[in-house]
Amino acid sequence: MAEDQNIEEEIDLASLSDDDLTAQMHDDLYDGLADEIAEGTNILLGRDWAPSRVLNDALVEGMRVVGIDFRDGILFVPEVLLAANAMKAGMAILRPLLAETGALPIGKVVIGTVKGDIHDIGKNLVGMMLEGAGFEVIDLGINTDVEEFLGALDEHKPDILGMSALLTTTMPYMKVVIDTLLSKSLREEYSVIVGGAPLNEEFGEAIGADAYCRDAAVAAETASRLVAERRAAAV
Ligand code: B1M
Repeated sequence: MAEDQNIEEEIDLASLSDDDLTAQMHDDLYDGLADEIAEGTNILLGRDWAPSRVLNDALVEGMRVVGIDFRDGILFVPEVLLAANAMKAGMAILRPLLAETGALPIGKVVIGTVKGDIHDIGKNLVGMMLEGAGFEVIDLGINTDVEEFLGALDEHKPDILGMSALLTTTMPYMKVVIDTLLSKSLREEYSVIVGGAPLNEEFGEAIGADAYCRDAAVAAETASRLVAERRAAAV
């Protein structure tokens, strides 16, 4: 066999059409290729794609496919971690672009993934979109317990508390946090928004959140609305 037949062909991402490039990026995300995802992200931006379009069409859509195959037992945790890492490489490039507003902060948000849960891609996206909408975001990271939430609320005095959960086993912890705020007579001090794939409107209402947000864009719109309402009520 000729030696060069063994060498895998390198794909020149820059030579692909937009459609082929996004399809290739879905494959690269699936394969956990962080460098290729960073390169593809930069190429699409160089073609004047809006950062939000790169995020949604190239990255989030690719991660959706990863999620389906994870659910169906085709992909396993190590592969999904690599995919998540590749997604983060693209998000790191988009983050400053999505956050570019130049305006003074319109409000403050403390956000975290709840105790027992280490999923942070969606929460990070929400943080990025909130920054893009003009919020200062204090991100407590993953596996955040009620004491950490309370400590951050006390320290930063935000307008909004945001909680994320991706597991049906961790979403009830959001109620633990809200109930603790109630028991300490602190609930009225903050608007509470919640989100994550297994949640829905009904769950948000049942645990006493101010709003359930289905995605990062809705979270940014909802946070802006809630802050405006709080300010109007305070006048
Ligand atoms: Co996990 N995982 N995972 N996982 N993982 C899910 C969530 C799962 C649905 C996969 C599946 O079975 N199809 C499933 C949960 C099933 C369930 O509870 N019903 C699952 C499981 C079971 C697990 C483990 C238990 C697997 C195991 O160990 N056997 C384990 C749990 C670990 C733990 O947390 N204790 C686990 C581990 C992992 C990895 C570490 C490998 C990795 C996480 C890496 C990371 O985040 N750094 C991972 C991943 C990547 C996923 C999937 C594939 C993708 C999640 C994601 O990033 N989506 C996921 C399948 C899926 O959701 N399709 C899955 C992309 C992201 C942009 O979307 O996070 O939904 P999402 O965020 C959206 C909205 O939900 C919303 O806006 C975001 C952007 O638009 N949103 C908010 C989210 N938070 C919000 C907060 C808001 C507002 C909106 O306000 C504050």
